Amino acid sequence: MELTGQIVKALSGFYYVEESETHHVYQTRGRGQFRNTDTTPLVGDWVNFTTTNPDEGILTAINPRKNDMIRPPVANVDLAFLVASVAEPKISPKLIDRYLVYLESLGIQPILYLSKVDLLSAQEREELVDLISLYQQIGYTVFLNTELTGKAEQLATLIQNKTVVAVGQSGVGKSTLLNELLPERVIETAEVSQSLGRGKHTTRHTELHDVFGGKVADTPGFSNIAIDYIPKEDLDSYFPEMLALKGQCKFRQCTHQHEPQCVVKAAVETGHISQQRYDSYVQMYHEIADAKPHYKRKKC
Ligand SMILES: Nc1nc2c(ncn2[C@@H]2O[C@H](COP(=O)(O)OP(=O)(O)O)[C@@H](O)[C@H]2O)c(=O)[nH]1
Ligand SMILES: [Mg+2]
Ligand SMILES: [Zn+2]
Repeated sequence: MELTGQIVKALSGFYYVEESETHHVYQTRGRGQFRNTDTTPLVGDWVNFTTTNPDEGILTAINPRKNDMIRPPVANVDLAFLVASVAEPKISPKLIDRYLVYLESLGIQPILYLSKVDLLSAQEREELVDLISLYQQIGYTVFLNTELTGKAEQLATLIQNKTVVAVGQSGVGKSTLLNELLPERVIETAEVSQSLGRGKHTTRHTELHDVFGGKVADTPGFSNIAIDYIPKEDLDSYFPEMLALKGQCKFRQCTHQHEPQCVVKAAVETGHISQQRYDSYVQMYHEIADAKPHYKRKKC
């Protein structure tokens, strides 16, 4: 019988496919054909498969992807929690902007989740207000770890029917967040794994978990995000506040740096675009422009 479903786990050469109608999970193998082409099945892939018995099957086709990430290896990601710690390891706004551009370039909706707010003094929490409102004004949803209770409905609305990942540096609280969201705590956090003596890097395979009617993957941390696969002319499209002004500068190919009658620079001057975000844009623009073509890395 030919069925369709989504790969929810990949482990030891097997792909675990959740069938679309029954949600029954089949253990499948890739057909030989996949090994000879460029396409390797990824967690998140929508696939066709034939069943050989009530629990096993063989993949027959991988449907075209909306996007794919390398770290974590997940395809068709709709939404990402960008987990940013405000205490140790403290994230810089520049790095937040870099993650946001990376996610926007893949067509993934970012949700900014600030972790470790509980470790801040009252004074330091006051100082977070500017950071939070900066990203909210751009249109991003911001959650704080200290304000997660009571947000179930809002989270459910965001996550429902979506494929979701948590991204961010190692040790910021990605696994902790996913455990907060999950009905049963299945993901190992640094603390748990240390007590088991297994060291810090615990997220060994990628798996989509059922959360609020959606599918969520934990991921190992990464922070060296390549952005030089992005054409520099497209970079402003991944800053929503600049995208909103696209086409309004005097010059069609305006880089928003040296050109006269640039609406982006004007918006920075009036404060409608923040100086920090503009500086992030300029820094990334030069990084892309200066990258030697054969050194250009692929997206991570
Ligand atoms: N105080 C505090 N500790 C946190 C928070 N989130 C995570 N941690 C701790 O930070 C460490 C790393 O968390 P973990 O979820 O494993 O980080 P990951 O590497 O991003 O998955 C663990 O000891 C967690 O208990 C938070 O919001 N507040
Ligand atoms: Mg983790
Ligand atoms: Zn311009």
